[in-house]
Amino acid sequence: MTARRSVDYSLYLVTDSTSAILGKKDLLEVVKAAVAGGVTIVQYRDKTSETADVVQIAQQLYEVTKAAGVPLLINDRVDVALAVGCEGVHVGQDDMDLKTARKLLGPDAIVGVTANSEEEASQAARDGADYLGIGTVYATPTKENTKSIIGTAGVQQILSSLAKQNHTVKTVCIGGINHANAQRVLYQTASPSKQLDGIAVVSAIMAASDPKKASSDLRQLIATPPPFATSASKPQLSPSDLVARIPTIIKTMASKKPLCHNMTNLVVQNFAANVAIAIGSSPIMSNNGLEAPDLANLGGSLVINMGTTTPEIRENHLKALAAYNAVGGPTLLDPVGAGATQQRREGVKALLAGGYFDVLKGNEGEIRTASGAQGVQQRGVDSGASQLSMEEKIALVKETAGRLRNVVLMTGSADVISDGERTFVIENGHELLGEITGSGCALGTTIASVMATWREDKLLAAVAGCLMYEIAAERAAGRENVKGPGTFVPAFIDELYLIRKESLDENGQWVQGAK
Ligand code: 3NM
Ligand code: MG
Repeated sequence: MTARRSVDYSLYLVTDSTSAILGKKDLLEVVKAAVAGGVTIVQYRDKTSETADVVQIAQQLYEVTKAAGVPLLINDRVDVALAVGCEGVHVGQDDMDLKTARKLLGPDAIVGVTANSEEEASQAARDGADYLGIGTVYATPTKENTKSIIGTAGVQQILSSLAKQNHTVKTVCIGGINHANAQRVLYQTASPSKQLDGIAVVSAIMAASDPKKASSDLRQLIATPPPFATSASKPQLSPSDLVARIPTIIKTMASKKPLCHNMTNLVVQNFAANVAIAIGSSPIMSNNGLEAPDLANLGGSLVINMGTTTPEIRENHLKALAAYNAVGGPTLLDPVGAGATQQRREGVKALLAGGYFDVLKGNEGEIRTASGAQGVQQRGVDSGASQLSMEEKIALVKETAGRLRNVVLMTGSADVISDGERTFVIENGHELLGEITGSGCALGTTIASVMATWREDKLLAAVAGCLMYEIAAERAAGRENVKGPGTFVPAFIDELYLIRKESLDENGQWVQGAK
């Protein structure tokens, strides 16, 4: 018997006996292969077989797991666990209660509980659960009529609340976890004070054609941070640090001429491409997700702009996002008009659930929608109000960035930018930016271009892009010949170009105009 307190929860296999998942494979063979591939704990979950069969299968499974020193738990069936003498059970909220299960199985048994909310998690932790299966993370055909889809944000919220109450209960998450998202899910669910001990999967292993390889690949993935992860330490930055460091960052971009892959809307393609060239990056405007893997390997960054969106475009966006995530290439989401239509609300939700964005950039309404799309109750933000105070904006941006573990930029007359720990308000820019089309979109292109060559501090890179852009706008608007939006656009492109030139000239004085 594995000691109850020293269980490794990192790769938790939950079985399924239906042909929809197993296909023609044999359950016992699949579990054998999975154990050989490195799963660290197994739950036998069988909702369809007769009790006699369940006991017999459980006995066979236990021989396999026992030999490998891997604990075997039985879903829901305390009687079966007792009959077999295996390590314990997993109980759902509608199954036998935890305390009764513990009483029947004794103090050495492992008892795990499903938790869908902070309340369920706290209760199970108080009642002495060994671990919690937190979910449903993502909708999954493996289990229909799941209670609610909580996403990575919901998991993180539960972990934070457990940590606040000093619960040390172990945790795994479940629902739609697979090879493509395991690293990101572990990364994005982590709260500063508590992180998951593992992931639980059904189909990622049970439905795989090679369950041993599927298991060992997953082990490998969960043992390493995702390619886009940043180091945990985030140095404090004063406004004068920013002013001192930004010229070097801009110079680096301008001298390296990174590729900036824009999947952007029809309206701004030309303008965004011209801005990219002016600042010294190399734009490629391609909405074809199939060529994204090749482009991602060239070391540039990706802008996904939802300005003109269709379901087909969304599929292309998701393909490209996966390609850039796989190599850690910087990614920026501009959820244009996110709150305007149902299609766009679904779009932003699908994109945030489908991959990792280093930067989420939008106006107040867009950031609020994107934040709400994560299914987390917004605290201190009245969703009915049309205007947030500066304090509310700062709180929302900071909270959203903490949840996504990325950088969030809310643009406006003052821009608010945060990585969850460090927050700045940028008051540069000019109102003429609001009088031309594509100024927000091309800001995304600018920031992504900078991020392609400055990866050690994503917040700093994003601030650099933002300041370069907005100082250029101020300078352009101040030109004598600029009378309005029409004359502003060419002057603005010229000023972006001039800032690039100045930064390469080593004098780097342009940033002193920063407010
Ligand atoms: N429990 P897959 S979701 C068994 O949310 C189970 O509690 C869930 O299957 C919960 O890894 C789920 O194939 C099925 O998505 C997970
Ligand atoms: Mg159950």
